[in-house]
Amino acid sequence: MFKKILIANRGEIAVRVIRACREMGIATVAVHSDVDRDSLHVRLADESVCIGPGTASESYLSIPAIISAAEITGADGIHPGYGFLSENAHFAEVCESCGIKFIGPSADSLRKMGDKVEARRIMENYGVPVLPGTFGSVDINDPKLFKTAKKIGYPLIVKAKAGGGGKGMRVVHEESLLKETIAMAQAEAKAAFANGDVYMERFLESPRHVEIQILADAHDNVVSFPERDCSVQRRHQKLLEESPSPAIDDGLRKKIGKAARKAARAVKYRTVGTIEFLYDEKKKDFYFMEMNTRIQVEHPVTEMVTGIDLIQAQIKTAAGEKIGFDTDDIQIRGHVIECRINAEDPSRNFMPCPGKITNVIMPGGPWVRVDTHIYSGYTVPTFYDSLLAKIIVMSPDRETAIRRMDRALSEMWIEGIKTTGPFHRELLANDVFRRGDAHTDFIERHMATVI
Ligand code: MV4
Repeated sequence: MFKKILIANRGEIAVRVIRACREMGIATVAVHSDVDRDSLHVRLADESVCIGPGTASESYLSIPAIISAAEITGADGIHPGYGFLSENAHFAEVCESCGIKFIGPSADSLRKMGDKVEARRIMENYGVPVLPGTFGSVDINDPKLFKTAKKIGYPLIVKAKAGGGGKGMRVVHEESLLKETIAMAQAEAKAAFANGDVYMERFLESPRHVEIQILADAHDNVVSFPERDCSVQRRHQKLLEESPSPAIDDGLRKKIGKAARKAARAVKYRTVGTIEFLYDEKKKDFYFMEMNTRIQVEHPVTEMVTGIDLIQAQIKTAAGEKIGFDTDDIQIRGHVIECRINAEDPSRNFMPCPGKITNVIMPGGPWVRVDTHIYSGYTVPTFYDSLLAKIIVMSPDRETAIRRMDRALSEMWIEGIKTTGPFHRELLANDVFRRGDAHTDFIERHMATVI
């Protein structure tokens, strides 16, 4: 087992990882930028190292700064959290070459899943369902281009090979717009990822986003967890996640779990990861979308619904331990909902609202979990994402979970900056959401009036 872990991250996830380490008897090193000197993760860790200025590229994304901090403090493992360097294959290799364990999958897994066309190809070869589409990059001058597109069928979607999370995506509704849309997607992809390669896929009009948490060890064991439904998003930013999905029954849960385990095995996956699927509710079909090769923001939803500590499991499997339980041992203990509270103003197009928090009261009481790094007097810096807190509730069923979440949000008081808290309460009151009918276009279609 690790003796000392450096957490190459900040905010609530750094706090979450430090908590897991403390419970396991592992010493922790926080790294922080200039502007994060007074952050909670710095206070909670056993040691801390300043690694640079506020700009992420000079601190949380600086491989030399982070590796130096690990060497100076004698850390034997690095936990990358999410975002920043968490899916950077080169970083994983540098860690290993310095004799420091990267707490995550292999560089090879990171590379394969980071290339979305390669991921599609691997899944197709392993029998994981994918949407009709190309298994290589699109050549705009290919004489067979229109024939290929016609075979896929319209509407189709053009996606960046290096993309993910919605950047560089364009929908094509008719043949006459195919070439110009591909050109636009290529230009966008080149600007965003320094790689203009794109691929095509059949476009699903109003799917659900359903994802499966995976845990794998170094002894060929792979387990899958009950699904999270993350359909409630705005511009690819998740606002609320829940488990189980209101749209999935036991039969489908078994099938989708099996497909997810297959996907993990296809790249010899290790530690924790998530397979994202698009779910077509009318056809009752699901399709591989992409794999997230990191711990995700919404992991507490799965922890609460199953009672399994995923961060501890991630650390244990990275250290070479066996998982010690099987997919069939995992139970759904109730219904869990998570709301992501951001420092944003919904009435101003969700504009980020950094600044000083003059007073905070967080919810509590039975079956309420709060993962946050904020406190009274904390200043939200301008440099990073706007996630302030995750409020997670569990209840025996979905309806009482919605009531419990509204109760929790009614207790929450954040003074000094605007947050998405009031918007989340409107969302919980929406009939479409309450019926369990929210698809990926829910916010645009049904919440436009309250924004
Ligand atoms: C799709 C799709 C429909 N059909 N692919 C958005 C994020 C990126 N990972 C892929 N995304 C989508 N891919 C096909 N073939 C619809 C989306 C999509 C979406 C997916 C999940 C959650 C919210 C979404 C919002 C808009 C579009």
